[in-house]
Amino acid sequence: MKIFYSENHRHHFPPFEVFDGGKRVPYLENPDRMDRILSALKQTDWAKFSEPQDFGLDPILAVHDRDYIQFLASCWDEWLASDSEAAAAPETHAFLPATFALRRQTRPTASVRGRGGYYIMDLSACIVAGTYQAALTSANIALSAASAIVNGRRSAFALCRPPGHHAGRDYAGGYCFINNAAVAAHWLSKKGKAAILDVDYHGGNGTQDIFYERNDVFTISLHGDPDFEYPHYTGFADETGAGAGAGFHRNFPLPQHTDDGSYLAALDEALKLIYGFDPQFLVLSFGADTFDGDPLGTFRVTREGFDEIGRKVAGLNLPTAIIMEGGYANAALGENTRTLLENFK
Ligand code: OKP
Ligand code: ZN
Repeated sequence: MKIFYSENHRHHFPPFEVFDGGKRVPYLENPDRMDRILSALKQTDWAKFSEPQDFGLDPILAVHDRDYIQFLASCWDEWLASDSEAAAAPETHAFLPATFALRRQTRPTASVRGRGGYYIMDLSACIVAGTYQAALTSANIALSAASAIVNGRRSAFALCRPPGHHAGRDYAGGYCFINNAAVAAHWLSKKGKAAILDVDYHGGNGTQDIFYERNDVFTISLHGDPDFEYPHYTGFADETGAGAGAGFHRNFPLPQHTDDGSYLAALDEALKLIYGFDPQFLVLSFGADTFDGDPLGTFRVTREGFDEIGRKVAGLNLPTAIIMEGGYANAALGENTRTLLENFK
């Protein structure tokens, strides 16, 4: 299997994030996650590593707002120019806004703070010097995997960091800046009908938003019920698309402590819906944070569970681009990811 990967992610490593309650904690979405997956895959005889190709900005701007992408590009430099403490010690700082624009007659104002609060939805999408380059490369990794399946591979793995599924057309959030899966799926949709299946523990709100009114990309997400889990405000079962996209989005909100059995039962339902849509390509947003013991999750999916998830999704027999999203139990992340991928090789 082709694995697309780049070292560029290392330049995106904010020194902290802020948890609920205002707690400043080490950035959980860290480069060690990639090292764990890399070392597990390097022990196999089937993982073939490639650098991503550069697809330019057009496929990114096809699903993202131009001013938002320009904000990601210039935010850090503008921040250093506006905050002398950050400029004096950039390594110990990260850009985070302290005000957030609700989308009610608001507009992005000129200052970096004003645009920060407009384009960022929470305190986990910290921007540092290398964020924009890392996010661009991550999107190109996803596009490279998409290109590989168009060119006849049955699967390809995009080892993306930063992840993408919380990023919407004009906002960052949940460690995500550019929606890698959405960029890949939109690009694929020009070659044939595409579906996105999101099995990350968290609801894929960005992916949902981007395709909500479209009927040419079917999107579906299984996740912790927003009634108790991040991203809190969206991902409910009655959100099924709008306008032309009515019926082309589905959510499966699941309770705390969901185990292999109930997870796989929900997955069976999701796979039937994808089968019914009859896509030519599948994009799998894969997060390993459903794992029993993930610090951000409450589910109890086991290593055997990841094997079954992989077997079932691979059973659709669709050309599949597997896009890395979350997963924070670093010690188990490599093995869980390898176990899922084994089913697609
Ligand atoms: C990203 B992905 C902690 C607040 C939540 C953001 C979580 C982002 C998850 N209580 N922080 O879907 O794995
Ligand atoms: Zn997640």
